[in-house]
Order: sequence, then structure tokens, then C-alpha cells
Amino acid sequence: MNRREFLITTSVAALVPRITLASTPTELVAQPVSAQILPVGEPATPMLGFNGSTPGPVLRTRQGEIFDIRFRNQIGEGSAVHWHGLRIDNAMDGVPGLTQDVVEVDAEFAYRFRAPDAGTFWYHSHNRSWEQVAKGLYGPLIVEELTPPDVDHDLIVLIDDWRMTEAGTLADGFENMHDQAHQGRLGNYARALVEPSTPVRRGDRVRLRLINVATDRIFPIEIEGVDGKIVANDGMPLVSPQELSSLILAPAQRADIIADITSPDQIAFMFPTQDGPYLLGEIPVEDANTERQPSEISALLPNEVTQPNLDNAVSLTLTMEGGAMSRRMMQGMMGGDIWAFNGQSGLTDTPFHLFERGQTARIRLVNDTRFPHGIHLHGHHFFEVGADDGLGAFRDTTLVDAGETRDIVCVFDNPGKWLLHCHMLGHQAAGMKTWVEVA
Ligand SMILES: [Cu+2]
Repeated sequence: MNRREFLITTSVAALVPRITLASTPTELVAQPVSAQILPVGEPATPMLGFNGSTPGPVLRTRQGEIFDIRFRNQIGEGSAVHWHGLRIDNAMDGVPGLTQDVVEVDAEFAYRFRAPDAGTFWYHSHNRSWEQVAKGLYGPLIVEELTPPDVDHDLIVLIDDWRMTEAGTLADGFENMHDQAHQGRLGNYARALVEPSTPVRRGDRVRLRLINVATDRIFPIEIEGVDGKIVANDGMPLVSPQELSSLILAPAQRADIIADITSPDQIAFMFPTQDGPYLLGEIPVEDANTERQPSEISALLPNEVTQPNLDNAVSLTLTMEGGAMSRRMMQGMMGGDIWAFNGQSGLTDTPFHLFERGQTARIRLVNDTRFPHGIHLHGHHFFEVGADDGLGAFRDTTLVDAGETRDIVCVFDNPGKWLLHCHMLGHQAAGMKTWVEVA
């Protein structure tokens, strides 16, 4: 990654975040929108959004409460909404062809589900997602703890990149095979969008909910001007908060951070590149909070998690194959068959595995390709197995580097048909997906 590959425009500070803080709507209307992606003064960009804006409105409720949302599709092609990371009923998961029919043009679909876990989630189109998400069909979904942590500000930080043309439109070529066979569709312009847009004070304690909504780009993030810790990954609290250094978010991954503001000027979100940091966005700091007493950053209360039964776990292997510079590509796999799991591109009639409800599985993810992949399981979270063979972070998306092998442990306790796929959406488009069933 080279900083010169980005469009360097005027200061990000001049940007006006376009997310509005609204109470959770009962209707979510997907429709064409115009968005000021580039700085004010440059052209607005024709995109897709929800209820008139991209990102869509913040959907927010308290743990255990119900989301009752009528989705209406006005984008001129089929769509559906997936609630990423929520362990909800299979019929509400929003995957056309697996959990529901595609929502046709001008049709609607009623999504109703209870929010089981407190945490930071997001929603996005799951039909032709590599194009519809790239065009802006996503938004944050926040489930508040019944007893939230003591912070002065609770801020959502969406991180995205876009491939822009000189005219300020999104570049087309959403199914470009060269992109799909490499790192996917990487943008030439990137930003962190902060919601709500409000100044903070030095000495404030803030919660930052980072969400990587990019279709394909992995973002290493450095946060300047704060002293804090990571308290949750993919919505799920960490047993022990972790240091902020080495924060990396694959597409779809989230991190919750609780931090004290140490800078008198600003909090800056930096994307380190080969030749210097790229400023993604910033939060202005004004005044000082002289009342808050210093205190430890403690762990969030855990969500309810079924403990795995490792003694009786089924062992499976999922090998990622294909892509540029691979044997499979040399042998002429093309079109939708650029990527594969265990030699199979795309969805088959039978699942990768049929689990009995409650069964524990240990799945070895083998990345036999030249590229990193962010593997996402629907309807469940899973443990990453650490180098010490212990259970690590509890996530819904795991980043597996090129040539790396990672074991995950999952209790398959949510009945239904669940997609298991690469969340580099260009890779998913080109075959890196499968599904499992829980009977
Ligand atoms: Cu991938």
C-alpha cells in the first residue's frame, strides 16, 4: 500500500459527516442517494443508501429488545439486508437463496428479531454485496448494555474506502476479474466517519466503536491523542482489555475501544502506509474535563456464551485455494471460479457440514493462497485458537494471512442454514463461500 495511490484531497477536517443520529426507524428504505464522499466543494457522488443517506441510519436498541424493521427495496434490482454478527433466527439472516428469497424491485420484507448480545454490529446488503455494499448499502447497528460502561461519549467510527473517478463518481467495474483474483476492489480514497459529530474534551473518557465497512480493504489503524484499550472484538467483550497497538480490522470486523483523551487538539485516526500515515479522520478536542477521576479501564460484562465441549468436538478442515499466482488459476479456473474452499467454488446443494444442534466443532482454516482472507460465519461467533492452543478472541470474522493456518472452535447452537464465506466481498463474488447447516 502506497500513500501516493490515494487521492490526496483537502483536509479531512473539512468533511462533514453525513450520518444523522435518528431513533431507530421502523422502515428501512434502500434507494439511490447522493453523498458527499469527497470534500465539500467537490462533486457529490451518486450512490445507494438507506432512508436517504449512506451510511444508513444508526439502528440502536438495548440488549434483549426487538428490532422490528420493514425493509423496502427501491434500488431497481433485487436486494436483502444481513444483520452482521447478530445471533438471530435463521429466517431473519438476510441471505437470498439460503435463508429467504431475494427482495425484488419495489417489494418489501419484514425483519423482526431480538437483539441477543450487547455490542457493536452493522447491517448491509447481502445481494450482489460486492457492488451494493461498495455503493453504500450499509449502516451501524448498536446494541447497548443494560448497564453501559461509564463514558462521556459513545462514538461510532465507520471506516471505508471508495474507488473514485476524477468526476467524483464511483468507478464501475465492480466485477473486475483482476481485482477479484488479487486483493479485491480497493479504493483510492478512504475515510473514518464519526457519529455523532461532536467535540470532545481533553480528559473525557470515550467509547469508540470502530467498524470496517469496506468491501475488501484491511485497515491497520493507529489512534492518536488517546490512551486506551480494546474492550471488545466483533461485538464480544474481551475477558481482559488489550493494548491499542497493533489494531487491524479486516472487512466486517469491529473493535470497541474505551480511551481517555490526552491530546488538547484532536483524536486522529491514522492509516499507516509504506510512505507515511494517511489521515482517515479526526475528532476535534475542545476544553478540558477536570472532573473525571482517573480509573482503570475494566472489561465489559460478557454476553451469554455456550462453552465448547472440546473433548467431543468434530474436527474439520477448510482450505482456501485459488486467486492470482495459484496453481488453480494456472489450470484455467476463471469467472466465478477464481476462489474455492476445499476445491469447491460457490454454494453446493449440500452443506459443508451438517451439525447437530449444540455440537462443538474445531475447524482448521488453511490459507493456501497468496492473499489474506477474512472468514465470516453467519449466526454464530467462534473462538480463535491461539498459538498456545488456548481459546482466544470470540469473533464472527477472522483474518487469516496468506500461507497461515488458524483453528477456530465453534458451538453450532443456532439452527438453520448459515453462510460461511470470505468477507473480502470480491473474493466471495468469485467463489469463496460455502454453507453449514445446524439441525
Ligand atoms: Cu478472501
